[in-house]
Amino acid sequence: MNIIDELEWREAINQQTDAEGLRELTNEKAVSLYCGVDPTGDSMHIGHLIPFMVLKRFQLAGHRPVILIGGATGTIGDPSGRQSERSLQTLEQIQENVDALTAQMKKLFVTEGDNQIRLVNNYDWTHKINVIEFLRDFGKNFSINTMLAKDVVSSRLESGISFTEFSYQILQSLDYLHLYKHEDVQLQIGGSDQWGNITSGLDLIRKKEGPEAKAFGLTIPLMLKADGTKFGKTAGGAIWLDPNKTTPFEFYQFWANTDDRDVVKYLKYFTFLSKEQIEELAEKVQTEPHKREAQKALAEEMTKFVHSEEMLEQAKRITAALFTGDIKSLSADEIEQGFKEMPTYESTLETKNIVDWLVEIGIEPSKRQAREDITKGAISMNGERVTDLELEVTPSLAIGGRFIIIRKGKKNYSLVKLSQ
Ligand code: 545
Repeated sequence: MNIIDELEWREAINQQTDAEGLRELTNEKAVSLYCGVDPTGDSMHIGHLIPFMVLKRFQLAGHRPVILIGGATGTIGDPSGRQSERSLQTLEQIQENVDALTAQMKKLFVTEGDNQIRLVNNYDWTHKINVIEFLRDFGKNFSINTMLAKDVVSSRLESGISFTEFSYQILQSLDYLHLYKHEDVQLQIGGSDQWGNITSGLDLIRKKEGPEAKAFGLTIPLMLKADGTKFGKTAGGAIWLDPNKTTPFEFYQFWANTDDRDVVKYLKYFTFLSKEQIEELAEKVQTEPHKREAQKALAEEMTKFVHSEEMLEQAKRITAALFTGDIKSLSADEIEQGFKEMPTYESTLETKNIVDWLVEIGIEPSKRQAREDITKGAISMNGERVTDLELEVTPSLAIGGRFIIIRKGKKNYSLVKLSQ
């Protein structure tokens, strides 16, 4: 299947500058293409990941991806899709973000022995341009009238936009021209918010290189959810790729909780599963939705891709232990991940009677209530029911010397941390 046909089947195309031309070009040769990311933060979330997954699809189809890190553009920040002026970050902060994003991109897309993905930083060519060159060689090719008409700028005319942010599109255009000339890049892709910047680059290429220059643009739709809420956000915030911000277990859970109405769309959009595999899973959503096989496949594929096989196994182990109550099988590290969002209490390292202890740390409101709950079998500690009102809670009960998990009733888990 041609890559464009595949993207169409996956519903991963929003707009194209020349659909026929791009289909021809991709049939003809291995095309170099690029997508950029600005170091405005130190990690991508799953929304940012989308066009880079598309880059990977191009690679799998025999094309040649380039990932651009915006060391230069990141010092300004793209005004696309924003209602107000950004405050500038320090150059040190930006450099830290460049390093973090470069590492993230390498981890995700550059597998060992695979030197097909090129990573470039636009600081390398942008910082050499001086102001006279900028205005004489490039500025002359940009019409203020056209720039004003772009969504990004026109939507800001009332609230205001600085010359700095107004000029952002020029910098991104210079990148495309540079990569066209020096890296043989003929296609730029990005989320639908990047349409204005991408077409601006194409205009520059045609002006500098002649109207016959073969260069293309393609954007990818922003993901929408069936229930109308924003994709990729949960009550706890965005789903980050950095395991220190969103643990692999939380990441796994996010995908495993996908609505039946969205799951096939996500499988097509995010995973590298084949058409046949996805169609089979789609069938199962219809015939046996309670088994949630499509959700499990989605969560597995995504956790494996973004984290690792090992982290996936860990996420599944935590999920299973929470389901069966077999807390003892978990390591302290797994408990930390699995119980991150659950109510947390602190306890000192002293031996205490269970009833006194439950009240002291705040899990039970009174000794009477604690006794009643224990007597009716509603309290479990580390997955085992507590029946003895005289039980002594000692630090040795803590998993890894750090955590005790209390369950009250069927589902109310609490994490007790032993203070160091
Ligand atoms: C810079 C120079 C270029 C080409 C592209 C750029 C970056 C582009 C941009 N992209 C977005 C971005 O978000 C910040 C991430 C923080 C870690 O601003 N001007 O950098 C997003 N992008 C991915 C998708 C996007 C876009 O990285 O394109 O649409 C989100 O899905 O918003 O020469």
